[in-house]
Amino acid sequence: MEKKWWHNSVVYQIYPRSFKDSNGDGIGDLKGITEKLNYLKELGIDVIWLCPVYASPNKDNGYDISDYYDIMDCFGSMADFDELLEEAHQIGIKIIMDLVVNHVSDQHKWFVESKDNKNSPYRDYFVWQKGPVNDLESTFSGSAWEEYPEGSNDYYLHLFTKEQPDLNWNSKAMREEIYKMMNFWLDKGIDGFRMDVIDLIGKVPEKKITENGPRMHEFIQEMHEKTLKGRDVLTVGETWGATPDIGLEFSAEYRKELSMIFQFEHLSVDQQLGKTRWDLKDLEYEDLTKVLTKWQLAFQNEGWNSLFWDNHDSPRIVSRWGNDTTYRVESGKMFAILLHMMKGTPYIYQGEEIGMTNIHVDSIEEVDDVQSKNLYFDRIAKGYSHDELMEAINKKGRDNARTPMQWDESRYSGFSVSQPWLPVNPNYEKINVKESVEDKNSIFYTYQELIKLRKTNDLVVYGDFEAIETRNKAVYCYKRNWKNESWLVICNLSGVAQNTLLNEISAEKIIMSNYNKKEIPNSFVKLEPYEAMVVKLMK
Ligand code: TEU
Ligand code: CA
Repeated sequence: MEKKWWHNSVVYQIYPRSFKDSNGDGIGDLKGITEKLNYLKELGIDVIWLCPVYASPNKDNGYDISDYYDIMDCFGSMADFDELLEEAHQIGIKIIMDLVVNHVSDQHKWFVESKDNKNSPYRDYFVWQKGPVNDLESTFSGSAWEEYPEGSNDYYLHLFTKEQPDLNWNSKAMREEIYKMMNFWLDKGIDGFRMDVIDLIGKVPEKKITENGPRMHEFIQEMHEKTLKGRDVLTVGETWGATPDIGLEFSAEYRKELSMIFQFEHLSVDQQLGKTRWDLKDLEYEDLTKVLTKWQLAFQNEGWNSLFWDNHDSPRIVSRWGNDTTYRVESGKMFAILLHMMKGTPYIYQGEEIGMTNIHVDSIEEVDDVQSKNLYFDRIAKGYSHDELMEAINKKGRDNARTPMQWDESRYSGFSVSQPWLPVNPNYEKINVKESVEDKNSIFYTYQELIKLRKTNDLVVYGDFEAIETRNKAVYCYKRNWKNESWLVICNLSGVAQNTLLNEISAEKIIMSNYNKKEIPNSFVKLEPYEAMVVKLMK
């Protein structure tokens, strides 16, 4: 496999609205990110993935773009962006932008023209159909079709909110506009793209095909040819519908598509609403671990994995499958070790490195996220109970990850000097960056160490992955083998002590332990709650 810079990189995801507010309006902004670059440098990350900062009416917090060539007012200006990019580059941090091209905002000039003028060249940029339309549903509840104007029997497609009309990728003119825009940003010097719901662009709505449509790979290859080719960039496609085979098609080098994808199979094991199996123990652990193993083995020789637990759409991992009270630190470190020792490019979502937790809400009025709100009102009308919907929102709602970054113990957690757009998690006085950096035993230093290990050991980057049988479902264990070196990773996924018997382990030394263990384990391993260990094996 040809070496790439993004093979040994660690990416840090920033949700700008909640990262750092520099001007006291309660909303995070670009200057705020520039102010905090040194913190990211100290953590050791190589790349920032910046969630959308383009002009947007914010029906879906920037995932509804009204102008791809402009910066959202509340985030700052293009000059602020250029300054951020330059300062980041100066200290060796790259920046990838969010590319949202499955849909635009209904305020985008293309859609404004398209909706009011059937003869406009922009009409074909969107997916218009005569009624009656089929029962295709929006990811954000309700029909994916909206009639416009009312009574006209003309409908446009929106796989997300009705203010996010879907682009028609069958339009060559539309595709050329997208490539032009991508080249504008690439020419500016950005280091790649995270591609929002990119596996939807081949949709065939009349056949109710959304993910993995027939022309999807054709479009991605064309995009590669017209924008990415010859540029040494990182591209990661968000693909909820990917299987390992599809992942290979996207990421194998000879395909000339993307560097890697985000697959979601591991985060979908507790998916359905109404299912009460939220906890990992109720999922019997192997629901998760067999998925992790499957994706590791799939890209052993070709293709590349991305590794992540958290993002702006998902609950916080310590709250979701760890323990965010008694064992917050231990479970936070265990999930970090489990993930960062695997093969692929790890992504850290802001606040994950200090073990930020989910937030609790009692009523729908406290919720900001459009997905949670639409779901609530849609399901209440269908007879679901308030309690069960609030439970689902507290467990899986997107606000959990979107509360302001907790920088210190001051009012509004050092995020802002005034009331933030979304409340700060009340635990900020205990859980914050300042406290984490002062405490040598914090989760922060586990992440820092994991990043260092990746930088200094090819084994972590390129070593083969080998799953190891533990005879105990709560214990996940794998080996990484590189040249004549092997490391063993042992993780207790549960909140109770576990024993496990491992074949033929003769360890040479402990590389990492979230319990600061010094004693080298033998084949009979006793593990504390959420204990994780990395050991180097004897040759
Ligand atoms: O997410 C894609 C997506 O399908 C999610 O909405 C997902 O179903 C849900 O969040 C899981 O809880 C991407 C972006 O990451 C998301 O923030 C956007 O809202 C969405 O696309 C539309 O652009
Ligand atoms: Ca601000």
